[in-house]
Amino acid sequence: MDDWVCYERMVLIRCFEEAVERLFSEGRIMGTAHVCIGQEAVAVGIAAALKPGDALTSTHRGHGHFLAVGADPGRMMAEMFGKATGYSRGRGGSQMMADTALGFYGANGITAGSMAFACGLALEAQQRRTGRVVVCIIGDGAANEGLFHESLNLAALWCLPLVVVCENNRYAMSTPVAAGLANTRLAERGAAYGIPGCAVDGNVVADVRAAVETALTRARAGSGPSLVECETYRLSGHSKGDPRIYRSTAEEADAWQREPIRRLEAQMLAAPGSDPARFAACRTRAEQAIAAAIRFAEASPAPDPATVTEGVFAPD
Ligand SMILES: Cc1ncc(C[n+]2csc(CCOP(=O)(O)OP(=O)(O)O)c2C)c(N)n1
Ligand SMILES: [Mg+2]
Repeated sequence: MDDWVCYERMVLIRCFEEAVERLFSEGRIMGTAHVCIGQEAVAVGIAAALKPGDALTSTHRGHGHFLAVGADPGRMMAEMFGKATGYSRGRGGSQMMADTALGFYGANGITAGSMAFACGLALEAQQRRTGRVVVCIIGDGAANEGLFHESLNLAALWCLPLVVVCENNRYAMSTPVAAGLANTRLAERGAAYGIPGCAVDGNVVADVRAAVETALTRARAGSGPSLVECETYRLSGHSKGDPRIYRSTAEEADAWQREPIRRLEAQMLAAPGSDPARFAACRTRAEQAIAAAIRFAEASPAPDPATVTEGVFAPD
């Protein structure tokens, strides 16, 4: 992925998330969703580092991760609308989307839940010698779950081909990192398990990519797991209807100054021969793609009630 592809993916993610917020406020979609406005560089930096065949596990805030690896915005939007054409045939919604053909093993509503799952995928890759590396994305709040520690311990012990990327977006719901982590330098937790831990500016797509590539190379060489902390900021609320009373507007305004799309745009504009009109055209294309995704979702049929027991795993 060159800078333009990264930029386009980030803008597409931003437009998708803005549309999701709008659709909720208009009462056109139900349930809930966690959007990733401000965190687009983490998703795209990881996707740029992955090789075909690698696997990615995600979080409850997974739309950007899925779009970054090439998900179809129409099928994603259809899932948001609960339609039969959605990634989970309209049964799951925002936190239940997956496409293993893209190496995307799903969003996950359980905080840190994907870590155990990712260890299992990495163990399979190791035993079958597939050369696959698994990248497991978690949040800063997830790093306080027991599963984080259990999984890192096992991954280190078994030298699994796993890269854990922590999106440190400064908050776990309304809890700021400083109120939740005894040591806010999250990457240092790698040392407890004898694995490398590094922190990067998660709003700079090239920095995320470079750090994840280093960790992937190490894993592919059989040297085991790594922890990569991406320092970013969740510009939107935690989920639909969050009034964000736990932080100041001045803090948010400051964070907007460092948001990743504008950062990449400024860097690309500084390059000789760059064409400013291309950025606006890119935004227009992304908006058109999302508008088409919404049209596809709205025109799609609801799931057939006769199929309600399909995909349900329960004993008789
Ligand atoms: C096991 C578990 N505990 C609690 C929750 C409720 N919950 C949903 S999101 C969230 C915060 C997660 O914070 P973080 O890991 O920093 O991710 P972010 O929301 O910032 O992306 C919590 C506690 C849950 N989904 N699963
Ligand atoms: Mg967080």
